[in-house]
Amino acid sequence: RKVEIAVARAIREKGFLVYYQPVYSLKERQIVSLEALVRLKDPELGFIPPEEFIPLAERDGNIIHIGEQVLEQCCRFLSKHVLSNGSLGIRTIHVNISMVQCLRQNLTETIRPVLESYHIPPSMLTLEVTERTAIGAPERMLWHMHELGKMGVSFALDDYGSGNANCSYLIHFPFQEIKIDKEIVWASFHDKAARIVLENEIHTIKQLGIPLIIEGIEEREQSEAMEQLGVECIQGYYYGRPLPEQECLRYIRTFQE
Ligand code: G
Ligand code: G
Ligand code: MN
Ligand code: NA
Repeated sequence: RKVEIAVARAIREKGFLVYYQPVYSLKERQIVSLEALVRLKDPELGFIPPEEFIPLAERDGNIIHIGEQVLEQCCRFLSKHVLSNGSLGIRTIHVNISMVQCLRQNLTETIRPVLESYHIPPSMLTLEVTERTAIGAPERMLWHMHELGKMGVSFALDDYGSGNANCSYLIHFPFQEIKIDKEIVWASFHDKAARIVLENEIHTIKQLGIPLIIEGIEEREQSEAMEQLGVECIQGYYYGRPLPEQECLRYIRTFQE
């Protein structure tokens, strides 16, 4: 109840915050991308975790308004701080899209005008969808991918291997990028079976020629282990936590020096 009120208020007052988490390229030794992660700070309740308010907003449809505010903030951020600064090495921004947005919206019509008004090249935008979203509405998903693909927007399969996974998604959907789920990555550090499964996932994705991102890397040894498996891109606390925009910019700059 209280969370619902907080969400309604944040929608009215444009109170959602967007944090940005770095994606690091082991090959280039620099931050090459950012994932936008929405945050809700209520004056009364303080920080409310996305795990609490996103499922709720998906149920009542408010996720559509949240999605619009997140995209708008991302574009303003890119235009004001990234593009105007010679890009800082940042080539793309990853934005999460939920099933409800896929089902209810014409994503092309909602996204195009926002990109245009901030002069953001569509090739800078990667939309992240989970396996659940992709299989939940395969035809709809393919249509969005086709329409937005024509514009130059990319799609990443998020949380790959998190349970609903099945290699057939890699065949049926033209994803430009795969993000491997944290759980299997973490398990691979102490469980032999998990390590074998992970190695095979990495091998398959590489063979298909699809860029991949490993998530959840928190320590140097973990990063090195991934590098040995031929992984090129990593997202995890070791290379940066999700940060508010000014802190993120400062972080990217210190990383460049
Ligand atoms: O950092 P983290 O706790 O932010 O994210 C928790 C979950 O919330 C993740 O699974 C992520 O995909 C989801 N999430 C974060 N930001 C957004 C957003 O802007 N839109 C949607 N639909 N999901 C998001
Ligand atoms: O959309 P997705 O479910 O992938 O959202 C990424 C989630 O993972 C966010 O909640 C983000 O804060 C979290 N995350 C990113 N890197 C790490 C990490 O290294 N460790 C942990 N515990 N969580 C992480
Ligand atoms: Mn994600
Ligand atoms: Na994920």
